[in-house]
Amino acid sequence: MFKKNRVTAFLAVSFALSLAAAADAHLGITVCRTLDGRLVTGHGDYQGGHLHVPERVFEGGFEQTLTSHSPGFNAQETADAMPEGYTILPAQTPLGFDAFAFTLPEGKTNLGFWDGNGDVAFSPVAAGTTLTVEQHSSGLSAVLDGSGSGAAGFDFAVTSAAGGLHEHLLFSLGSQDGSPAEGIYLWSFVLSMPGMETSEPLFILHETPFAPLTLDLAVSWVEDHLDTLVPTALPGDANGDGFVSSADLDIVRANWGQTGEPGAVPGDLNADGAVNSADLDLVRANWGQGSQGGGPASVPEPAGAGLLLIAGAMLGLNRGFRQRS
Ligand SMILES: [Ca+2]
Ligand SMILES: [Ca+2]
Repeated sequence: MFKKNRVTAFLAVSFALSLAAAADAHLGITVCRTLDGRLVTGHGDYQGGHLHVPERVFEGGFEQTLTSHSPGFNAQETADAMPEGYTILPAQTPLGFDAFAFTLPEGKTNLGFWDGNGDVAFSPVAAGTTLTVEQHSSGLSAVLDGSGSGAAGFDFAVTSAAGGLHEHLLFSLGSQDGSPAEGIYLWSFVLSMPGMETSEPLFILHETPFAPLTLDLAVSWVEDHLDTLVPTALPGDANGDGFVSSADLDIVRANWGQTGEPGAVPGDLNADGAVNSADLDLVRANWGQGSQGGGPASVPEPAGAGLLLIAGAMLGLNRGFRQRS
């Protein structure tokens, strides 16, 4: 009797453990949408149930090789199992991502780092440190290097006939000297799908194998600081410092004529994939808007001086065109 109870208890425990292991293995980024068509993510088992939406912060540790297949991406196929206000993805539709530059005290970056000691304090990674996001089957990849602009991603999954998906990308950390600093790496991206409103910026934290055990602290910190990491976009604010000034004009000028993935080119303020007079107009129309250093809104330069600056900048640009032609 005693023996049988012990066997039963053992079986119960191992069953519970295997359930927990199965749930962990499949925990990842569950993608769904609001009823009015915005992509939203949550934490949940891809087979259904336990879905918490919306959630924007996810984690995936690095193996000793400084690579990770976590978190994976899932989408459920059963609309009935979705929380109220959310539904499953459309069938046979591609899902893509683009890396997003977020705002830290030092400025915008596409890859942040914290060594895990003391208070949570992310800053852009050291020069030469990169995070590569790649898909083995397609060979497509995107490289984040800590610079202040986003990076074009790629379509990485297509939903099933029932709207589901389950896909893992490979995340690899690298550095020029081959040994990136131990700690926690933070990056951000948006998800997109044809006919759907793009997701809000999402965050993933990856912890190196020998980092201090502070990942939970960092996750909470990111969740608490989403408003500062992703400030509400101010039209014309090219450097994301919350103020439209000559610094923004300089960014538009420095990238004049550049083209690329919409939203990924510095100075492409209207996110149409090109830096041109439409972006300059946004700076001009919003000159002096916002506030510096988080203080009350102020305009340090008289509007007349600002317009003179812009006029000068435009003359400079025109000269640039003549020199090139
Ligand atoms: Ca600015
Ligand atoms: Ca533009």
